[in-house]
Amino acid sequence: MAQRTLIVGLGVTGLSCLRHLAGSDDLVVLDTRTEPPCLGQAMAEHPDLDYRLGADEIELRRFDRVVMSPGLSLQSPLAQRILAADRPVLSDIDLFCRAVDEPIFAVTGTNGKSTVTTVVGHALAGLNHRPGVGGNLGDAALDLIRPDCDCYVLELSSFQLERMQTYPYQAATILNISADHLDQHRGMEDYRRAKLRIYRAAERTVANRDDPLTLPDDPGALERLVTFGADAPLAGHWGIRVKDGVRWLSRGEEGVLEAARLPLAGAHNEANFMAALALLHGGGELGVGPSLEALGEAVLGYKGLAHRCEVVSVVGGVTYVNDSKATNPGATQAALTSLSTRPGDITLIAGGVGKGADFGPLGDLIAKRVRRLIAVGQDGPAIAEAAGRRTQVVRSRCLADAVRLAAKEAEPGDTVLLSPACASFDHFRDFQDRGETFRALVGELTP
Ligand code: UMA
Ligand code: ADP
Repeated sequence: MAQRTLIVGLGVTGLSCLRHLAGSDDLVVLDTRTEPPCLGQAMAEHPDLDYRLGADEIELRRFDRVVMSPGLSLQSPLAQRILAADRPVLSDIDLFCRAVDEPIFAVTGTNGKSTVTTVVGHALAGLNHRPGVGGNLGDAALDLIRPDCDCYVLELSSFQLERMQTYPYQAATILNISADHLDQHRGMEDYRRAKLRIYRAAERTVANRDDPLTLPDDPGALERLVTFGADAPLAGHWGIRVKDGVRWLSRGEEGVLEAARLPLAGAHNEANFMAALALLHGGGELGVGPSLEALGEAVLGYKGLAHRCEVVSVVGGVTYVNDSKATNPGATQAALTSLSTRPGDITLIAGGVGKGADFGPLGDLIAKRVRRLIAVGQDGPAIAEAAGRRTQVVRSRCLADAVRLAAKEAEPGDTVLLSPACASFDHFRDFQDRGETFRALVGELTP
């Protein structure tokens, strides 16, 4: 008899689960929203399913299992009721890992997930593999499954990790951990615990030795550990070595790739590329064990993703940078550290939904590196307060005013950086919408 499965959430994830299970399971789809984003598509593909919309109650005993979207907070009343019912609760990633036999590379961290996931995918393709690349970065994992894929690279969020089983990934990494999503997790330790689940059964674990929070805490995962960091590495680990004044991304003693050849700037991107190399190197089931030189070449040619420290244009000698994907203070700190070649040349536009973050350390960096802070959105004032009286602060009603103001005051040679340190949901649909709005506003400027 078909399993009776309840799918909770009809966003991108719910739709992918529905497509995956429609042929085998007896499905009911529930969403607390009356018009969830993927309803139209789901109805077009599967008009006869039982859709329960605008509902947060359902008789759970009639189901054999529940598949719950990562979008639904575990603290929500509906999730609490589901967890209290004596039914297996799965995530889309559980369904995915059960459905594929190919090796999986798994990437999490507060920042850099999408970059590292796509660098690994780019390198695998360059090494003549056929990777499926996605997950939290946009294309739901189940939608990636294709018969011609010989491996997968998944970006996993803390919300996906906290509600799934553990799997023997070929290699798994936590890139870094800093404050994010603290409005949904019960504090930093809860957030970190969710992320650490990625290591449990992984064949190789890759951690950032400059960020001890990323180190595995169970002995098994420690045995399989490879680290990356900004200092010179011990044998078998990744780091930066300086030889004759040239910085090399190195494994142990061996220089693999000159840092200056990396397609993305900044120390955080050196870390991202070392993490990608560490994930890829070491053979395993996939046999990705080409020479280190070939591996180094394979990560080059990567183009970078939109909305991550992306130079939009130079108008009147002023460079406009779109870093809309900086949705937490750690990402904005990385942008300020990598962009600021001379203090005082940056106008920073920041603010939005702060998700419970502490802006103290970011405020200190703003005071050192930013000439003018334009604070926008719901939590712009909190960032302004953290910067204190040490930087010129202007409050702005909206992004359009902020861009106009920044352009009016900036001088040739300056940089105007949109790096909000916050989510976008107060004024925009998502970070792409915010970044595209910024790009359009910059496009309207005249020198
Ligand atoms: N929601 C309801 N009622 C429900 C279900 C959801 O109100 O019954 C709300 C939730 O509060 C949530 C929103 O709807 O905020 C979106 O939830 P969803 O289940 O519709 O989400 P999906 O469209 O399936 O998107 C999810 C990820 N979203 C979240 O984790 C919030 C997407 O990551 C991911 O790309 C997609 O699955 C495919 O894997 C987005 C994200 O912002 C980009 N992720 C966070 C981040 O990167 O910081 C974790
Ligand atoms: P994620 O998928 O984790 O959000 P992205 O690669 O999309 O990561 O980058 C998100 C933001 O974080 C961008 O602003 C980017 O410049 C910044 N960033 C990328 N890598 C790092 C890193 N290793 N440390 C800190 N910030 C980073």
